Amino acid sequence: MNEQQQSLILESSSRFLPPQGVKLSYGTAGFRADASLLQSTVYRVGILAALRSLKTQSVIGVMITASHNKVSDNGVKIADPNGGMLSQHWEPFADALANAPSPQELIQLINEFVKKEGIQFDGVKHAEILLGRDTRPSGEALLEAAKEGVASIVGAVAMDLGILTTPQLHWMVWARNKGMKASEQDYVEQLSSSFRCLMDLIPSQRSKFDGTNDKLVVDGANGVGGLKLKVLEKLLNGLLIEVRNSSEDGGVLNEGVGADYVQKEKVAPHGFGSSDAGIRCASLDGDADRLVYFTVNPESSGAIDLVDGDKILSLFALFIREQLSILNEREGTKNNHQARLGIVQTAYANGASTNYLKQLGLEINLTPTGVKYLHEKAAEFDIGIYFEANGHGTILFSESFVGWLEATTNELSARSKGSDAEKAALRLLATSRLINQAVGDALSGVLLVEVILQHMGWSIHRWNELYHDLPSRQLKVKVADRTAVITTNAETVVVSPPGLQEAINNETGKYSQGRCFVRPSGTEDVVRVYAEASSQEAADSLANSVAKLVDQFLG
Ligand code: 16G
Ligand code: MG
Repeated sequence: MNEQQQSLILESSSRFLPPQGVKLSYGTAGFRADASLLQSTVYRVGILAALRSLKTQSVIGVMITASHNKVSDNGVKIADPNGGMLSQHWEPFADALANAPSPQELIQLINEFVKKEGIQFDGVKHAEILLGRDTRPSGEALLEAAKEGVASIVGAVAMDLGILTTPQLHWMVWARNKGMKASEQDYVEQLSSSFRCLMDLIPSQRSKFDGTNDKLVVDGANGVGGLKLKVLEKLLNGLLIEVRNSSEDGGVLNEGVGADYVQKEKVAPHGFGSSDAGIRCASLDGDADRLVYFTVNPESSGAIDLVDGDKILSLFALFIREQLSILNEREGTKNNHQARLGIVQTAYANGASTNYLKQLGLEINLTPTGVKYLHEKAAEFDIGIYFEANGHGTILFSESFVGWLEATTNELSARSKGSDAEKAALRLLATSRLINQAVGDALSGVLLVEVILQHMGWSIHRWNELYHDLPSRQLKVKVADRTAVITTNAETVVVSPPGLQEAINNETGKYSQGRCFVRPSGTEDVVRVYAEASSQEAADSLANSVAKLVDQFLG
């Protein structure tokens, strides 16, 4: 770093001193904390993003959000050149940068890191950063801090894109680096046109569902998702969406609303009641990267039938598998190719979903919790579908497979226009454009679920009957140091503290169909317990006993 660069960082970083006595960590999905603590962190993430852009010579994204956390929290995370999460290799640097106590130590850290990574500040290479934020009131000031961080690196330019969903920002980074048009308008056009294309390809003999089911009601978590869904909805022919709990409705973000609340508590969000019984409902989280469906139970107030991420995954898998098998039956096309379809879940998916997918003959892969792990695994397939039960997920299509699909579609259109095989290929292509290729996206997820239900001629009840969830219970245990729990095998086995896994096995063995795992949370200071068994009472009891074990071993 030359003198000018050093003094630029020194000057601006002295206006963003880190709070005393707080240690921040990049975590599963970026830095998160009470918003009042984050000015310096976000400023420094601005610097980090500029360095990442210089290093990769690509556009990088910075998203300011704390997702489903409470409104007074905020957070910041980086979107890498492929639109995915920051390379794990850079996470330790992110931690060190956020926690450097003084401007001098910050400069020293950056100096060492840029030397190690061979990053050059020659004024010729430029860096470009896209900045977005969710609807949190603290977002505007934090975005200004990120801008200052970017501006403190010579040759780096920040583009403020204002209020976006997290997946929109990731998509824009992905699209920009592919040389595609990448504005919010382009996102909206790509999603709506591929949705309409899929609607046009619905087989005519499939029956539409009845009137009461035609409307979809979406809970927007009082956040950004509802706002953006309203924009999209205008361009969707044949789909009626009513948005409730949108940010402009005045409710508190994530309070008694949103996908996290609905999935964990298994109750209807605020604004939904018995008059909605039987209607197809969906819930987004605060930054619209999670999606779950539900119906309100007419008999008991607030109770719902939850259709979670595992079931969305199953619906997507069925649809993709159907199109692939139609394509495989075609005759006489060149370049025959059996697509490799891979399913990716975590061990914390409901066991009934895994059994169901296995029964379909699909290849199931387990990874640790966190989008970055699932995404990485799914990218190994021609088509990789990943979901967490909490509603995070998407379908990835490899570039080579999309190229093959395009060639095959052209060939089929020329030779057998209107054939089933051509339609199946067109459906897969449209799906690859509709479903976000950068990260799980509740808005593109909703559109794909909706069009698949229409394609199948299914109500939400029919979909929910694909399999029945095994009774399960999730608990969290407060411990002094959650990092004392170390797991392996996709978080299914505890290796430390010694003896804990044997004790869990011993307990689990007492229950019919018992499964139980523990793992340290990536976002909270707790250890999570997940238990399944043949009845709800048994699952509760297994979870409670294992929570006690965790307490004993770590207390
Ligand atoms: C974050 C992750 C999510 C994961 C959750 C687990 C991303 C974008 N988000 O929200 O995938 O399910 O953390 O949190 O990676 P936990 O470890 O506290 O249960
Ligand atoms: Mg989220």
